Amino acid sequence: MTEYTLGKIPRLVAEHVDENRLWARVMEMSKYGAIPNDGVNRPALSQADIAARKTLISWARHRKFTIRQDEIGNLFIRRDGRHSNVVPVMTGSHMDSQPCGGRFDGIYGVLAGLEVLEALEDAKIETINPIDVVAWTNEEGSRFDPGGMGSMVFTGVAKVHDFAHIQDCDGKSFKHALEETLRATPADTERPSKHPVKAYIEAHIEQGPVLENSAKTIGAVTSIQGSRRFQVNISGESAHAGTTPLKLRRDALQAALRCLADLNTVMEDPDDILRYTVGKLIVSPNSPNAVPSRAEFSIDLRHPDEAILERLSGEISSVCAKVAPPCGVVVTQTFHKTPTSFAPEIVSSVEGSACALGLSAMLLPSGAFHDAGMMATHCPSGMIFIPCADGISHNEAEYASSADLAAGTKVLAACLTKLAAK
Ligand code: HGY
Ligand code: MN
Ligand code: MN
Repeated sequence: MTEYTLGKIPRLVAEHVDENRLWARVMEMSKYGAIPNDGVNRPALSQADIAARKTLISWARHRKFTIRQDEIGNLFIRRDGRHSNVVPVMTGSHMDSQPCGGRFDGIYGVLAGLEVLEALEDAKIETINPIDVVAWTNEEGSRFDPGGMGSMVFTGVAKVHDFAHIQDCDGKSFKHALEETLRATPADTERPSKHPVKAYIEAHIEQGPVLENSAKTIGAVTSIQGSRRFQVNISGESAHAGTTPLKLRRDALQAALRCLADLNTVMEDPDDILRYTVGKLIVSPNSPNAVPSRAEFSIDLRHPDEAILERLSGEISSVCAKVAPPCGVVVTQTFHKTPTSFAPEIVSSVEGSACALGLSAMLLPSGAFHDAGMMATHCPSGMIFIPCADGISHNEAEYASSADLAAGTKVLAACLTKLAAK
């Protein structure tokens, strides 16, 4: 690791991180969308998400931080610096969760950012650059597919109207849900469009077992693997289960099963590096005595090597075209993010700050997608990981200790202060 010195001011701000205040807020937020076994189901733009947004805004207003929202509902909390006309340093994450989510995925990064602003206030430190904490809209993509919508719009990769028509499983459009949320959250009307950012650092639980198995507290994240999502829609013909001979059927579910069987073979990876997941399967009319007329399934495909993702993406279409008939099939790629390499200067500031604060640290890649991957196309970016118990995430049992939450936040405080103070 290159020589890294942490100045007095960043260290002072890190020392003002209040572990109890942070833990209490994480627990408060876990009430919004709470489900049994300590889980959270807080879909993007849902009433639970709106309640979480309102609470975050109230905490920010208490400290007189500025609150703004952009056209896709990304929520920005700003602590001013000495100069208001200079680019901000940014941190943040997402507040939406998986349907069977945990109390820490995403929300930790938003609250860690808020805690850094609080620590700066308590330490009475004035920075040169303003610091923005952002809560990105719809990172998960479990209600409205794909994920990462907020950071895609902020970085100019997509426009809000690209997503307007997308519907959730109840037929509600993204446009309608977004309008409701913007009306409900009392942020200022100013909606900053994409603007220059000095640097972005996101704190997040690792969502894997590496830190815990290595007995390290801080992960300085070096990269994020490439990620693609597909929607496969198969159309057949509904028919009577009792009277229709099998050879006359256009059974959409049987066609989907043929596709999935062949895709499993194509996606086999003896090195177990490829991540291939079919997480969603919808059959209609979904009646025990009617031959399925439609079958729709999702594909989530990830790998560090873009060329492998490109090759396998082509195979998805060719496999389905070959075995779906006599049913029809349409394969649509709904998301594509190339592998991300984080800025070396940000990675070393995370690792250096952790060591300067006496915390064990290691470099590691991220298997999970994050908004920081989009931000890396926009400004020097990086991530701080902390361990989560048994590497479990996207599961109600997800857990991170209060001490680790605070440790990650202290490193974030040190990095952001150093970036904003010079
Ligand atoms: O899917 C992901 O990697 C992220 O947790 N949304
Ligand atoms: Mn996340
Ligand atoms: Mn997640």
